[in-house]
Amino acid sequence: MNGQPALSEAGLIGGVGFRRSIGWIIALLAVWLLQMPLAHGASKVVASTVHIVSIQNMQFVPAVLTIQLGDKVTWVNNDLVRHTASASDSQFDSGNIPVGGSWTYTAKEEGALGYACRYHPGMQATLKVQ
Ligand SMILES: [Cu+2]
Repeated sequence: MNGQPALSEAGLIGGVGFRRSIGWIIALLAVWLLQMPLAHGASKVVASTVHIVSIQNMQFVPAVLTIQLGDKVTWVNNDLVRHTASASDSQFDSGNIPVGGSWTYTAKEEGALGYACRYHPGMQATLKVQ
């Protein structure tokens, strides 16, 4: 008795409701997808810090620098001769940093990494990435 109207009623409401739900889900997905790149880019800018290592008197100053993953390190050559900042495991290598020049590296892996100058092997320092 009640089965017939109930079925058609349920079918009608179910059909419209279903289409509305799908519409909302698509709309929400579109908003979410549009906001993703913006949010990602914004968080990247905020998280990145630039650290300076001064090269002076045949030394890296500071000799030990601790940074966060994604941070940048800029080596500035304040010395009288050219130098390099070359990681012992080849993870990074500045190449020549001329007098008055600089070179920037963005930390991509965690861990403590020793580096040295190719021209002056006695110039050694450590970059710790957390
Ligand atoms: Cu050097």
